[in-house]
Amino acid sequence: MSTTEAPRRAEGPAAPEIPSGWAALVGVLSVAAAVAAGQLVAGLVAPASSPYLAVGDAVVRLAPQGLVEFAKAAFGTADKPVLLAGTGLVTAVVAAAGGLASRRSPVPGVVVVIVLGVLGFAAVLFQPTFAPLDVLAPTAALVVGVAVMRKLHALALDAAQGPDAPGDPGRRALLVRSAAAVGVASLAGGGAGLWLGRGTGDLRGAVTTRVASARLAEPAPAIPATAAFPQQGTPPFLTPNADFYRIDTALRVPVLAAEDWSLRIHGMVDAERTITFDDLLARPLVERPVTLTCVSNPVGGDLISTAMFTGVDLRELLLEVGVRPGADQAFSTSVDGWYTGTPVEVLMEPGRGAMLAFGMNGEALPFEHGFPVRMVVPGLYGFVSATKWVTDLELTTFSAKKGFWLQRGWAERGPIKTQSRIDHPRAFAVLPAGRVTVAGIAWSQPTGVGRVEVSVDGGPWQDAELATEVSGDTWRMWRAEFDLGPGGHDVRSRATSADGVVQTGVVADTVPDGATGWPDVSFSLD
Ligand SMILES: Nc1nc2c(c(=O)[nH]1)N[C@H]1C(S)=C(S)[C@@H](COP(=O)(O)O)O[C@H]1N2
Ligand SMILES: [Mo]
Repeated sequence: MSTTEAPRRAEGPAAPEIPSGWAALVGVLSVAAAVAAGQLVAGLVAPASSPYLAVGDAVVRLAPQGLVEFAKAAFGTADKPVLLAGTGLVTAVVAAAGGLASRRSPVPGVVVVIVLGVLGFAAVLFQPTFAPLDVLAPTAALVVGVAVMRKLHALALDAAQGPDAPGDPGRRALLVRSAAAVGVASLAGGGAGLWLGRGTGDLRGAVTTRVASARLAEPAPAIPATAAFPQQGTPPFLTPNADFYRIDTALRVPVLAAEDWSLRIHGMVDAERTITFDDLLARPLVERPVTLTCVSNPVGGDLISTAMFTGVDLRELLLEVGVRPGADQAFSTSVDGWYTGTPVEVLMEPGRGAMLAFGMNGEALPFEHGFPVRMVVPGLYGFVSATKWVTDLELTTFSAKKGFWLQRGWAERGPIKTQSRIDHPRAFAVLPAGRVTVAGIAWSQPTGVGRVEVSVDGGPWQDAELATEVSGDTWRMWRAEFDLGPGGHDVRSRATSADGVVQTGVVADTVPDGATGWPDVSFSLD
């Protein structure tokens, strides 16, 4: 392939060599062109087949647990952009190294491009959502990457050949122009691919209309104004959808039309059944306020939100399908291949209120929160119950199958622990001396909160005033007033569930089954 193997040293000039800066750039541009081509074709044909994003997804799936926890702790919900940027950085470094190894022959660079391309290909191929058309985008990436590598390499080698002949348009100028063109085309193509593949709001419109006009078999009572103390610093009782905490492994939010959605209920059942969105709408519709909580929420953390969910009762549906004796786990899988197991016992508990939800605060579920249909199970942390984009429900046993987070060191069952949080004062706030209102939230789903106590500066526990209770399945706001002098102060809180379980002061980490301890806020008055 190479034509530059003339014997050196002995006679003639040394074989031309691409300067290292250009060599690295050729590597990076080739891979950038490959990534952009993959993104563009994916955007045109099948958004889920972007090789770059598929690699990111694979990193999430295969990452060691320590790294995942580190990322969540260090970057919180920014972990996705950080992960994508990190993947980009590593790719760029590998590409540059490939270019540097190709200062004479294009072969090492081409090999690096092929290896990266094959990784992208494999990532797409092994996605749980793989469909035959998905091969187009990674193929385009591979072909474009190799072609650009060979072409730019040839131009760079040419430019390194020596000074341009007078009157020659200039080999160097040609290289600069070509490199710039590849760079611009990559940015434009990649951007266009992302834009083409973006989720569309239209899919939700019709469902929002259905949610808003649904004739409810079981409407929820209106939320009383006395259910929250936002003036005192608590959140509003219902969290606006845009502010609702979000936790999932999906780098790309799955976009699935309601017409294309179905849920297959199978396994240890009397009559396997597949239900469509229309089947769901034809059932008695219920509306329930539920506070969702993440097991990764640290004491004082904000991975907790409340919404009014609209949907159907899951227990009723399971009763119709007929769960066989011995099935202790309902194993749910999302369209993007996430999976978890929920205790059947909890789902079948009369009055528990497990749902298949499609509405959230009066509109269709946002794409990020599971459009078109998700599970909602009051009283269980999300990681064992709240499957978004749910499309498969298998009745099985806990010994037969393990959920995604269970495989990564988290608990098998995830009952929510009795907890409280101090929202006001904020940590390290400086307030005027005098009367201070301490306010916050407490939760103990599905039992509800019976009491919240506050201790100031290590003093005795004192009862806080509780807001009107909405449901045992939701958080409950509280507030307490104190007269305090100038200087530093420290406040703690503890909740007690309606059936007498006191929030423990024993400090525990979030892994494996949820953090414990009393929240503690320091502030000062002047
Ligand atoms: N498909 C899917 N569903 C999922 C998850 C996920 O990663 N994928 N994460 C779960 C976790 S850990 C939590 S806490 C809740 C969060 O739901 P939210 O993002 O709507 O707040 O979703 C659950 N459902
Ligand atoms: Mo979670």
